[in-house]
Formats: sequence, structure tokens, C-alpha cells
Amino acid sequence: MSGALNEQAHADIPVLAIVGHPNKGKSSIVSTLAQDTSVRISPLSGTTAHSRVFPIRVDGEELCRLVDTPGFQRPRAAMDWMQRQSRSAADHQDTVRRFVDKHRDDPRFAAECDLLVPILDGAGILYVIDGSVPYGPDYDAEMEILRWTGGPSMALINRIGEDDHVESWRPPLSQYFRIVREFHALNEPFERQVQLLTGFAELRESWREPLGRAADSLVARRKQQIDQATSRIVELLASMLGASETLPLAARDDRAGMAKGVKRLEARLGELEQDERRDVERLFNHAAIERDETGLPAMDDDLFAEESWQLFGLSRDQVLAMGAVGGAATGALVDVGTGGLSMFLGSGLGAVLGAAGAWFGSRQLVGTRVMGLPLGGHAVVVGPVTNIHFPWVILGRAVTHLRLVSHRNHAIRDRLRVEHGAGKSPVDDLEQGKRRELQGIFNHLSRGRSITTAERRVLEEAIAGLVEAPAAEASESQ
Ligand SMILES: Nc1nc2c(ncn2[C@@H]2O[C@H](COP(=O)(O)OP(=O)(O)O)[C@@H](O)[C@H]2O)c(=O)[nH]1
Ligand SMILES: [Mg+2]
Repeated sequence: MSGALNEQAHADIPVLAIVGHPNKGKSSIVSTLAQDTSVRISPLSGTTAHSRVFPIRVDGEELCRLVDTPGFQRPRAAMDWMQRQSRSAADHQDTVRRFVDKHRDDPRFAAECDLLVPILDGAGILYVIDGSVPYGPDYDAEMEILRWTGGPSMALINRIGEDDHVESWRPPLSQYFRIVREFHALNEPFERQVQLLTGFAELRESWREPLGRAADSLVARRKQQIDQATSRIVELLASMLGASETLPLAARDDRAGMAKGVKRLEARLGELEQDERRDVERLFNHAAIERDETGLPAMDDDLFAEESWQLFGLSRDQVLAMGAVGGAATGALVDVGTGGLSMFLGSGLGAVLGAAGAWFGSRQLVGTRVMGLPLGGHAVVVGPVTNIHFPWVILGRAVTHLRLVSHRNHAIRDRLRVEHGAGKSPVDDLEQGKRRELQGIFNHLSRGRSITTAERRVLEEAIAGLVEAPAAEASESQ
């Protein structure tokens, strides 16, 4: 009967049971490999009360199944029972099976039964230990029980704390497990996760093909995620650079009304960013993430506004190197946006009365125009933003966020902290020629023109380069 169950599991997709002591990072490893943030992880032991299956899924197809189990609770007592029942090594697996049958409803051994059932049903065993604490003989009973099941097994050395006791673990682990690997639940990069997954094929030959396919699907999906996130950033740039707000004024020189327009544009830009952030997080299975991100600098005529935009944007040298492309656009109004304006004219509403630029002073960051309406009254068009730093700030912020999200492990439960404006910006990595090329595109977009296919391709390529850069560094340091 046991044979039949095993065969069934073999013919199906690979199943792995993650077992070990409580609080050693079992659930964290499941969460990482399944890219599932819903796995319950906590510093309190007993958080995983019952076994639960988490599939590794790509495009709805289940590629592999991970069983998150509670940790052993009474391995010594369980082993004692089994040793009393067993006559020889020939009956070890049957003895484990009898142990489970006998104690299924015994609350003392609930955890043991829960984790042994999937293994007896044919799941491979991933035994997780914490290499930051030393080996001790109290682990022997659980390793012995696992050996008695006769299941194919691999030991994973996780390291929760700073200390390194990995070497003390190797001799005992290699007695019980043919394969011993190090895998750090919270900070293995994607490439190492895929490596581990394909490594499971060493447990069972028939898993080689499905796990190879699983790895290919994961790699293909990751590429797709990066591509989609990259075009989402291009979309963000186009919408933010072209954004303007039009609202009625009480009078031609209604300053409160104009200030309200600036505030409204700021709010709109903030929303556009938020939407992009959420879309990118959703793309990488981080939909429920909580994020702390420094906001965009203020847009109004605060004397410090220009300085703070400079801080977030290009350096002085970078601006100067922009030459003719950037023109004299070093902070002052360069080119009054026509996006919102032409929209107004297009609807036949009125004519331009005059620029309200002077009101915002020479340091202004955003183009504003006041118009007279045909039936009387005035309106102000605020935007698009013409400051030379603006597109670079948006791009740098979005790339910083995408880098963090795309490399974030799904077992991490802390808030995502996205910090900008301090130190190096990702756009510093662009070559000068590329920066000028992008500036040309940004100039078009902030004049309210829609993006061409060729421009889109240039931007996507540049962004993809910026996003992949730190991933390469990270895998080199492994
Ligand atoms: N720093 C660090 N903490 C970890 C690591 N793996 C697990 N933890 C933490 O250890 C605690 C227990 O993890 P969990 O996955 O719930 O362990 P389980 O009881 O074996 O399932 C949680 O607070 C985790 O955040 C790791 O590799 N590094
Ligand atoms: Mg757990």
C-alpha cells in the first residue's frame, strides 16, 4: 500500500516537506521559494500549527509543491516508542507508519504526525537547521526519525543569527543526509533560489524533468516581470511629464487659486507614482507590502524647493554636460507647457491672457498660465513641470523602488523602506551620451507630446540596464 501511494506521488509533480526544529526558518524557506507572502512566519514557535501546502506556480500551472510543517515537538519520546516497536532496520519505515496510525489523535504527537504524513505519502524531505547556533545531540532523534522514513532527503543550513557554527553541523548532517546545502532563507537572490529548486532533482530522478521545466518557467517569468515593470516606468514618465491641472480662478491675479492649482498638480503626481508603485509590487507578488517612501520635493515657490529638487536630481556637472539638449533649463521656467493649454484651446473655450510665471518667481519649477474664458472669468493651467531635474528624479525614484521590490525576498515581513535623495541616484550609472538622449525624449514628453515607439524602446532599454545592474553585483558576491 505504501508503494502505491509513493508511485502516485512520483507520477505527479514534485512534493517537498520542509521539516526540522520549530523556529529555524522552515516557513521562511517555503515563502521564499513559493514567492508567497501569505506564509505565516513569526519569531514565536508554534506559528505553523498544521502542515499546509504551498504550490510553486507560474501562469496558473503548479510546478512543484512545498509542504510547510510544524517543527518536531517530542522527537525523543517518538523515537523511544519506535525503537521499542522495531525489530530490525527492515521494519523502520513500517514502524514510523505504525507510529502515525497509533498517535494520529494523540495531542502529544500532533506535530510529529502532521509532518510525517506527507513524507510517508512520498514527499521529499528538506531538513532545515540554523547554522548560527551550534549542533547539539538533541537534534539526533529527529534526524533519526527522518532516516527511518526512508524518504529521499536533503539538509538545508539556514543562518538566522550572526554567528557561524556551520562547520559543527557538517559531520552530523552528512551522516543522516546525502546532500547538505547552505541556503539563507531571507537573502538568497533569485538565481540561487532557482538553483536550489533544480537541486531537488538529486532527490529523485523522475523529478529532473519537471523541475527543469519549473526552473525554465521561473526564469522566463522573471524576465517578463522585469520587462513589464520597465514599461510601466516608461508609462509613469510619460504621464508625469505631461501632467497638468486646469482650474478656475476667482480673478486674474487670484494667487490662492493658483497655489491651489500647484497643490492639485502635486497631489496628482503623487497619485501617479503611487499607482505605479502598487502595479510594480503586484507584478512581483508583493501586493500586500507596506512601504515607507520619502515623498517628492515640494513644487511651490518655497525658496528651498529648487535646492531640494537638485538634491534629488542631477548634479551640476551632469546638468552642464547636457549642453544644448538641456539648454538653459537649469531650474527656471524653460518652456511653458502646452498640454493643458491646448486642451483648453481645443475645446474652444478661450484665449491666452498671459503667463503667470512671474508670480511664482524665477525659481519656479512648474509652468503656469492664466487664461481668460470667453464667458468671463479666468482659469489657470498648472504644468507640465518643466524643471530639468524633474524627469531624472521620477526615473531615479522608480528605478530605486523597482530594484528593491524585484530583489525582495518573499519571507521578509518588515516594511519596505524606499529612501531617496541621500547619496547616489541610480541614474548616475547612465553614460553621458545616454543621458543626453533621454533628456531629448523627456523634453518631448514635457511638451505634452505622446511617446513614439522608438522613444519607448530607448527608455525601456536604458531602464532595464539600470535595474539589472545591482542584480549582477549581488550574484557576484555570493
Ligand atoms: N535574520 C534571519 N532571520 C530569519 C531567517 N530565517 C528565519 N528567520 C526568522 O526566524 C523566525 C522563525 O522563522 P520561521 O520561518 O517562522 O521558522 P519556522 O518555525 O521554522 O517555520 C522568524 O522571525 C524569521 O523572520 C534568516 O535567514 N535570517
Ligand atoms: Mg513555520
